[in-house]
Amino acid sequence: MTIHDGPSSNLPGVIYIPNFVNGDPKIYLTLLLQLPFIYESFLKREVCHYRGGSDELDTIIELIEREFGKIVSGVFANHYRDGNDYAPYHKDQYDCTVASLSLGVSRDFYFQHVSTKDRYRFLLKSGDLLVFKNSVNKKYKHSVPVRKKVKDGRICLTFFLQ
Ligand SMILES: O=C(O)CCC(=O)C(=O)O
Ligand SMILES: [Fe+2]
Repeated sequence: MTIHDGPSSNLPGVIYIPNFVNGDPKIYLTLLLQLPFIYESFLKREVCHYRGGSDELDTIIELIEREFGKIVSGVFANHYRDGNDYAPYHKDQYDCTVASLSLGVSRDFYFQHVSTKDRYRFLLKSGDLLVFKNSVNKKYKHSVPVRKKVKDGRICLTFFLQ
């Protein structure tokens, strides 16, 4: 089992764009107030399905649609209140390319190959965008592990691209 550092390694089907948006902490705080997050005990973090109502998030959606020439068909928002909240290894249930935008504190993100168990690590910082195709979602599980020393929050906006 090998651990690769994501951004410098070549994982086909994954695009990592540091600083896709300005990661000013104000955006994290604004979205935290606007989005109706609810803690889900089986997901180990707060989540919500975006149903509209945030000018800031609508602007980000337009930016993503322009950048990739695709329609954002849905937005799933995650809130990690601190390093105790996490995302257990899973595959996404959507048959499309997924783009995820990180805001707030930096967190590690891993892809793990389902058979070889090889892992790819990305340190996702505020404003970074990680895009992965459904082919990656089929071959790899992904997770955001617990980081006990992390005291601050992170929002991850997951966009489904059609
Ligand atoms: O927080 C992240 O970077 C990933 C979130 C995630 O995997 C999901 O929403 O399915
Ligand atoms: Fe996911």
